[in-house]
Amino acid sequence: MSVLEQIKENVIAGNESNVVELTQKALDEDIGPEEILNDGFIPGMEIVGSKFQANEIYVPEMLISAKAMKAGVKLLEPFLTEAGIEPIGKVVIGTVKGDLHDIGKNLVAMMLEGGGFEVIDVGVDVSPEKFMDLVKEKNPDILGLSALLTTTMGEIKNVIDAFKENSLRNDIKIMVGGAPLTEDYAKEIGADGYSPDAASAVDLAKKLLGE
Ligand code: B1M
Repeated sequence: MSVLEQIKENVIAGNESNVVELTQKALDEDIGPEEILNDGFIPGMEIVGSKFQANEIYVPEMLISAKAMKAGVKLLEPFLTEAGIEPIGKVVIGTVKGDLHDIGKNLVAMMLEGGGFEVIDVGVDVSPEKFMDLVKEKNPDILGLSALLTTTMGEIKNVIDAFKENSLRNDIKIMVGGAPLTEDYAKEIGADGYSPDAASAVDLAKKLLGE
């Protein structure tokens, strides 16, 4: 079994120490961090998701897998983020109110940093009011909104509406993402852009800044 397959299996099993050890091994073997993400961690979490859906595992197991993945991803961070480069733009990013999923958002944040952006990650369960306060305070070029639940994707619209109602919408580009979202939905609610994954989020952010 390749080291990437082993990472995937250990993410599924939720074996944090093995995931960390194998991630280090993959890096030592000169496997690129994006390959480790795309062929190790993400397919592992996808299987965890299908098992959860099929009632083969429950929330605690899902959480353990997520924790194992996070610990491994931490090792990739320095490789995905290039230090000492003048940022090409500033992004405030967070997961919307009522939603605690942050793995995908964290990956997007990391990839944006790797792509040359200054990223202010404001965490999960963030209300429209808090997003507005943060934007006023930090003055970013882009606001990134993530939602993973069909029950919270409507919160993205609430944030955009709150920006409109408070005359803040024209000052900022808003990009959105997360598993239940689509390009069409993003257009419908008035976002400036949607991206299906972390890699294309970087291209989108650059496009929004006219790069
Ligand atoms: Co939850 N969960 N979860 N969960 N969870 C899902 C999302 C679910 C699809 C599982 C399932 O049923 N198969 C389901 C949602 C169903 C639905 O709404 N249609 C679900 C559910 C139901 C729930 C709970 C309600 C379960 C319960 O309590 N009964 C509960 C809700 C809690 C809450 O948020 N209020 C819950 C809880 C949890 C945990 C806490 C246990 C844990 C989260 C841990 C954490 O994030 N710290 C968890 C997990 C891990 C998952 C799954 C298994 C994995 C999500 C993930 O991290 N994927 C997930 C099933 C699945 O997706 N297979 C599931 C990997 C990640 C890399 O992908 O997040 O899609 P993703 O991010 C991608 C893209 O979407 C995109 O780029 C990322 C990287 O490529 N992207 C952006 C994301 N944000 C973006 C922003 C952008 C651009 C792109 O611009 C700003």
